Amino acid sequence: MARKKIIAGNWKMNMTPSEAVKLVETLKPLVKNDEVDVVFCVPAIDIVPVVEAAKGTNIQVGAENMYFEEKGAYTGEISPNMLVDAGVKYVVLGHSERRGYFGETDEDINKKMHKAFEHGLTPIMCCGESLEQREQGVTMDFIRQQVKIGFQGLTADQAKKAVIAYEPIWAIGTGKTATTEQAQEVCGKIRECIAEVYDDATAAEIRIQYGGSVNSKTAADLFAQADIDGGLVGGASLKEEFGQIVNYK
Ligand code: G2H
Repeated sequence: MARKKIIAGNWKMNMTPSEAVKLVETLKPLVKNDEVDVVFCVPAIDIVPVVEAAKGTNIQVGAENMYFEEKGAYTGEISPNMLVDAGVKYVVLGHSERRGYFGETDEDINKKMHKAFEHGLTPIMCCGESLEQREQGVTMDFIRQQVKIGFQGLTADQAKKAVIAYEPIWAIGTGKTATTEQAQEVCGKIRECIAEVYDDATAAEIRIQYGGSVNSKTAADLFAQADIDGGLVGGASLKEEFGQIVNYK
């Protein structure tokens, strides 16, 4: 069975609620494409207005993070229930900015993965190496660890539904996209890692995105690769260009 592509915008800390609604209105007609799952991952405060503005369109809404507890004294955090009740379908977990600036560990991300599935949310789990790690030749050692710990304890049925975003840290927001070959090589090896941990059927079903300075010029080549099932797009998801990325063919 062919895997459906998934192209997700990651707005990061951009767009006030009123700007967010305007952006959805602008992008609505541009991101129509039934062959692709189109997801807008938006800041927590934008979720409710974006869900409302996206009603009746093919746009699905995602969060950029969530906490792994159900409720309680966790000032500033967002629970899985809050996301589900607001109409969220996807949640980005373990983005390198969360790992780097906010100290998220693979173990935290694993707890969040479990919670996401418990609540019917689809996690988009990010992984990726730094430039130093690439130069030291430990890219796959590092990514395998992120994937194995992130997925620990999840069943094959859950793993099949998850999305992994491979985002080399050196390519994030820098304008340096990994070459198509570099991106395919790592995404292929991530799929092999899933086959080792689970089985071939799970590896064949899980969707693996590439992320890191994806734009309308690089999308078609990247998404044509055997193991790249779409993209997690930062900067370019805030512009009309996102429409071209979604309609990359
Ligand atoms: C990588 C990506 C989206 P950008 O973080 O997650 O951002 O496309 O701006 O590099």
